[in-house]
Amino acid sequence: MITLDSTVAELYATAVGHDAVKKILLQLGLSEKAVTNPLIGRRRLRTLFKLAGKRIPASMGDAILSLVNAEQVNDLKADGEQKKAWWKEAVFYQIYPRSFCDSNGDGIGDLRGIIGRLDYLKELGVDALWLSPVYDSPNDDNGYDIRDYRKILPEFGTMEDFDELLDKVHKKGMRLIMDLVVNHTSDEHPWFQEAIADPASKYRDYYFFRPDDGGDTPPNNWTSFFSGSAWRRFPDAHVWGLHLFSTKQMDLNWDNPAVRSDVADMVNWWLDKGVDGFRMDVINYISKEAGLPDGNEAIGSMMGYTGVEKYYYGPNLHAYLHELHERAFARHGAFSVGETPGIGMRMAQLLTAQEREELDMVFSFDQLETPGHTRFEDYRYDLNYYRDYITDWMEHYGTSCWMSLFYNNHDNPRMISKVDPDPAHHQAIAILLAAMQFTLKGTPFVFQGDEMGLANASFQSIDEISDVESKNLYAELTQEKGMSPEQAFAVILAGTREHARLPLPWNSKSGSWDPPEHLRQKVLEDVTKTYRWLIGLRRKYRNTLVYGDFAVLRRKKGVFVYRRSGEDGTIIVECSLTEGQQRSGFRPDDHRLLFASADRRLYFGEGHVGMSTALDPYEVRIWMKNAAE
Ligand code: TEU
Ligand code: CA
Repeated sequence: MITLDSTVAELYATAVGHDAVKKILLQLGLSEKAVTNPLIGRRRLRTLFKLAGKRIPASMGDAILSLVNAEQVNDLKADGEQKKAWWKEAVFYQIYPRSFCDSNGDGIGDLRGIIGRLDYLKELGVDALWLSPVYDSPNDDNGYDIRDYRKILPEFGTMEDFDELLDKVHKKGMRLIMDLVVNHTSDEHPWFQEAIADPASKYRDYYFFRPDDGGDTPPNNWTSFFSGSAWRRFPDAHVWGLHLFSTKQMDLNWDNPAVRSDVADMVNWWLDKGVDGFRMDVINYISKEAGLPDGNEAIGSMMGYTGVEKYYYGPNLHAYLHELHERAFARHGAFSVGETPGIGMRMAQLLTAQEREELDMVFSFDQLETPGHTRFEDYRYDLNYYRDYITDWMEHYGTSCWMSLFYNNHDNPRMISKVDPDPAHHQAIAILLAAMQFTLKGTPFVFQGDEMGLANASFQSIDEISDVESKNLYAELTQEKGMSPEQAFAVILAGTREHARLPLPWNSKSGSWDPPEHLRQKVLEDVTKTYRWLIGLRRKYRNTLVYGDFAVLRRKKGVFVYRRSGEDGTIIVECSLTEGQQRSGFRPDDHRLLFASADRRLYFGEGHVGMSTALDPYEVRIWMKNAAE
């Protein structure tokens, strides 16, 4: 039991304490040394809160301590046997169906468009596809608001098209996972429709309703991720309903066993069809603290959302995940990757260690912003931070856990633009990121367009942006925060999810997508070529690159050199993380150079070449010594 009389070190030794403290340090832009320093470690929490002042009030400490003490397991070793699995070897590719490929010229990507690109994906070397939602939906949040879990959205095609896609994917030796969005449904889902229409309906308890006494104050202070209160008023029914996301995405009450059974049935229905697993949307939000108590205001203002600590690691999260694993995933040997915003490494271990039978992997997001920054800020991402972040996970995540490796998805601006807005560097950065993604230890998730070197788009006005998150934020900034339209648009431009959702420029000169000049994204052919080569390398030397050991050889400002070693031999990767030139000084003489990405000159080699002693901006070199040599 951790109390205010415990020390900082004692708190940091617990799983939740460790991750919560780290999260706070990240928000404040501070390094871990701020707590690992023994002088601070010996301090009592009570004293620390006194010193920290308003930013970290004691009430915040209480909120964190109750989370910390709710987790009983603080000694998980996660050091079990490292088992082989197809999903550890696979390269995944995320498809955002609306903007992947349009087959019938209506401007909306569709299932037949995906079928038409399977050869391309196969040649790229992709092993498994993750489809963002294709279910029936009113599209308030582009399909993450589901109206019918067992039906395909007509814009995307029919169930026959889906079956054909699945069949062709399997015939090509690939796999397919779907998106499981079960923290919430659309308000147009029949469950919700019945729930709101009839207080006596059995669906009433599928959601979170609170009586509306006519006052203006919502039932608690939780805020939505898409601006404003997390409560929507339903005047005819005289109730408030909870929605953590848009006003049309109503949160399901997982404490109701009937909800959990219906979800498990639906998951089994798709697994019976043959899909190979699921990516599980905000799956760590499914268990809310009983009674839905107010969130801590200090945590709310630090994180940007009030109430998160009441549901991002809720009391029954592990139990519900384990139950779903037993009822559905385990029976089919299906794969799961949970989208888990806010979860750090120690909590991720508790969610993914194989012996716990909950999830196979998670997407944790702390690598996406440099400490002290948020997505809606215009700043330059620091790859030195990525190096330290990834090294920490490589060294401490544990042999019975397995990590996902990604830089992009449909919720974020393109990483290469964040690292360096100068297009002259985009090819080098795209290749550097790919080289790390395919040679670090974990499962790579390529987001559509990564392999084309796509960068952010130069949207010129809010009218070009349709995403609900951006639109709501823009309204909040202009109407409540007193920003001018120009200031607000600059914020949106930095962080909007729309950058990642533009139709892929398969052939920008023709077809249904004929963007205005300023939204035309450039395809970098050499990036695609390099993706193919790197994915091939990962496959060829999978005993080393997938299952082998990881060790850092050199780590200093702008430099990251690491070694993978295993049954196929050793592979050394040398990265220049900045736009300045770096002295290489690195000559692994007994290794031969396999790859170098010196500025605009790609080298895919066999044997030695005279490499310059200086690394170009963002250059990466890969060296190898085969086991037999
Ligand atoms: O995203 C959840 C989520 O937390 C993000 O939208 C988050 O607010 C943002 O990335 C902060 O960095 C998932 C889906 O990926 C997203 O597309 C949906 O809008 C959301 O859930 C609701 O289903
Ligand atoms: Ca179409």
